[in-house]
Amino acid sequence: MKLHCHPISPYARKAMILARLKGIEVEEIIAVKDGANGYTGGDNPLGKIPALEWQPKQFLFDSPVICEYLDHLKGDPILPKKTHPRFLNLWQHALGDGLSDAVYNYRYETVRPKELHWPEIIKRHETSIVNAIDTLEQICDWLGGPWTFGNLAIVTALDYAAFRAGHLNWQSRAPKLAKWHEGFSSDPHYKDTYAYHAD
Ligand SMILES: N[C@@H](CCC(=O)N[C@@H](CS)C(=O)NCC(=O)O)C(=O)O
Repeated sequence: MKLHCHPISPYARKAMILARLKGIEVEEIIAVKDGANGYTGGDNPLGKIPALEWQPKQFLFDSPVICEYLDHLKGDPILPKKTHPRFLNLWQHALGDGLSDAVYNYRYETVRPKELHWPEIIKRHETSIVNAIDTLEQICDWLGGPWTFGNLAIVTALDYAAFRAGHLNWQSRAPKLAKWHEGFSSDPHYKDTYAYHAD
């Protein structure tokens, strides 16, 4: 199976970590972006990553679906079956992805030429980032560790937020969360997929 991905993408990084965690061999194809056309290589119909080519030329997406698929493929699923813990994990996963969405949207508003900036919408995305961080700080005790289906999306989103929206300095806003996140820094799968090193 080919995983079209890039470790800078928090969505793709979730799948990269989960494949390692589950011991699933995927061929990671580092996708190349073609400007506003997205990731066009390999006939990926949406032009987005991650995309799992689970059959030749057949693409599975988006990242929560890929993660659920990988989780089911081998070993005991980390996504619980029982209703309450299952939906708690799915909710946390969605909150992490929502934070990544807000950072991604912020990024795409601010890479436009200055004259095309729309300050209200930039503020709106910054507000979503800050609100997601504040929520995560409040629920920090529930986030668990090491990896859960829920916190996978949160850990990757926090790194992405630090990288693309560093001016919001989420670590100083949410010290408990920062300490919790720091706990992952020695994890081999975390380290192996970490791509935000300064040049
Ligand atoms: N909801 C999607 C989001 C995927 C996404 O937006 N990926 C970005 C990379 S971080 C992308 O491929 N962007 C290219 C584009 O849309 O042109 C998922 O969870 O997989």
